[in-house]
Amino acid sequence: MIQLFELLGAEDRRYSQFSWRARMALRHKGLKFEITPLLLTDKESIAFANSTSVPVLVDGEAVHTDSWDIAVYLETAYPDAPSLFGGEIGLGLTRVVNSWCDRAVNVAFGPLIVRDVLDAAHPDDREYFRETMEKMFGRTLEEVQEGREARVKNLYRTLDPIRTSFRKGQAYVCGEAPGYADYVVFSQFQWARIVSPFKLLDADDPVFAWRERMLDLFDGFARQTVAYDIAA
Ligand SMILES: N[C@@H](CCC(=O)N[C@@H](CS)C(=O)NCC(=O)O)C(=O)O
Repeated sequence: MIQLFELLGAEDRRYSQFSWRARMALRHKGLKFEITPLLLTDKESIAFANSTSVPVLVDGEAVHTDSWDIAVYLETAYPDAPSLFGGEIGLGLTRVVNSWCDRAVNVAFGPLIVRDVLDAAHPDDREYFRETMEKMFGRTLEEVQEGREARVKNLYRTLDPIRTSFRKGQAYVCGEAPGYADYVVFSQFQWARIVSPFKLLDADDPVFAWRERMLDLFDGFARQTVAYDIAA
């Protein structure tokens, strides 16, 4: 059985957005898997994989430690299951979406919810989380998140490329059906709804409807996890 290591937060919140990319990819491929939740500070449990971060995926002899590498591995190892990328061109384009997400979308989300992540983190991880994040931002988490109501428009603008495509009638980032690029962008929303009650989207935003479609996939797989009610 495939094993996936991910983060355990307070009240069983599974708040690692990168692990959600792997979770959705596994469901897309129709593969059965077991999840091992661990603390952010528990580096021992993933030392076997030479990793200090999750997700970590173990499939027999194969061990992968980065969400992008995991997706590429699943596509290569399970070619007869539904494709995540839709061929070589799709693979290249999805890599661009993955980088856009890591460099722009994630950066737009972070300052809106990072203080809330502290509360969603496991109590034993909070000191480490605050210390590492405040070092990265150069400010307290409270300062970073302050005034977010006025800054949510930055996220709105960042998401314009997908919003415009949805307005043109495209149901998913990948077209008529979801693929890995959808799971990458969705992972950011899933992270946000797991850690924060803050409203990110208006109900009439086409991105809101897309998020609903994503939450409905695989019998409401992503909807079922412990999260805040983000309905408008
Ligand atoms: N590039 C990696 C990033 C993974 C990552 O940053 N994971 C976070 C959790 S969402 C983590 O485990 N961080 C460990 C730490 O901060 O010590 C991927 O795509 O998988």
